[in-house]
Amino acid sequence: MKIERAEVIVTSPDRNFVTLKLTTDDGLTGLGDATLNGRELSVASYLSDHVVPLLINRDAHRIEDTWQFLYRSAYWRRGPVTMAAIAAVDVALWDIKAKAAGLPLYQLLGGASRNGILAYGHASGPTTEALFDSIRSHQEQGYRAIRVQTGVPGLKAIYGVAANQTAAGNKGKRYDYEPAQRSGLPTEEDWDTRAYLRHLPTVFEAVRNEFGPELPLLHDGHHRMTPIQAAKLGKALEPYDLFWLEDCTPAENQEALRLVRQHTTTPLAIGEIFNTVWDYQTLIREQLIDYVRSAVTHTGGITQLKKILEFAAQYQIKSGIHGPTDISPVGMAAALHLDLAIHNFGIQEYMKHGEKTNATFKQSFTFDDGYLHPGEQPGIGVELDVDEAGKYPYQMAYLPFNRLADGTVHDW
Ligand code: EZ4
Ligand code: CO
Repeated sequence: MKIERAEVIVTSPDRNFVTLKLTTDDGLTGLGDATLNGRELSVASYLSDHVVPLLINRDAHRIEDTWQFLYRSAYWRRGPVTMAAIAAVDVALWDIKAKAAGLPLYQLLGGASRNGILAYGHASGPTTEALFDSIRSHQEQGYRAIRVQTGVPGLKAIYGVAANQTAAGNKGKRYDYEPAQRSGLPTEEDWDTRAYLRHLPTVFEAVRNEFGPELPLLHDGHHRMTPIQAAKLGKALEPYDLFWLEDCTPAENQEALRLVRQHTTTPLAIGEIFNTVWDYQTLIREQLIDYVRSAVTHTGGITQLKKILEFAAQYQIKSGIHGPTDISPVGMAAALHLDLAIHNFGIQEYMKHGEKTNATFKQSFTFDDGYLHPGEQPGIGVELDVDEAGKYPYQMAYLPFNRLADGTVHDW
């Protein structure tokens, strides 16, 4: 079975997505997600200019060999652009192999290890009252685990808080936090770690008082703290029993997590911006984290992420696969097959896509009563409607960035 055609499709139904579509000489098709938020066209170019010519006439069944060939033959290893491109090829080939076998992909990964995949949703609010409304609305949608992000007094715009929630006419409507702005240059947000550290424990105290001890609560620090600040926050949040504290430090320096770990029993999750197992080497071997946050899309696909998770499993570290709206339905479906099959599953992030996205990407996966399931369709269970995709050309979009009160650029 040979790869006969490889197309890179850039579409922007509710936001930008980059999709690789492979077609074999048997007429089977496979899809892979290559979306890198705010840098989409670099991956599209990497694929169409440099990878597509290498794929034509390759044996579509040789997934591991193709992965190793793309990783090693480029000479320039790792990095988000390269690894998103490799991920797209990898997932498209797994999609094809599973279709050729007539099985949903999770069956080829070892079969189901559970009945459903526990998902967490993003609740947020500029005020505690708005946050409570958002938590209730997520519970009504079925979510059994909730990420809590909130405004900080004195700060104007902040990561993870849906800006449109308070706009007139939006009350009661579904909203989601979407950080990439489609207009003009990157928007500037403000940041003050001390104000955040003072405020956040009071929010978690209020949420626990209102919603009780059982509801799993998560929080994303989004790379903004120093190790000692992160340690302080982890300690301050211990009474509120978090499921995890995510990205408490930037973590390019893996050893920083040793310091955090010494001070707190709050579980730690990291890795949505990581690309390979090397980014986790110290973190996993020294048991400095509890959850691996990589996305299938940004970590070289199923082939690489499965290896990272098996390495993590030896240390009782679990999965928490990244699943914001900038992971396309193709990337999300791939994650769900992996989630269902691996033993050390932890939780899956899940933000619902918009209507235009769902019309462009037909999906077999389901979300019922707080649990996701990839469905039983052969392959990964997502098909791209190219006519729909063609209606929405790429739109330039950037993630925001942070400045401190004195104008210094800070981690976003
Ligand atoms: O900011 O995916 O945990 N989720 C996150 C996301 C990231 C975006 C960046 O593209 O941190 O909201
Ligand atoms: Co995050």
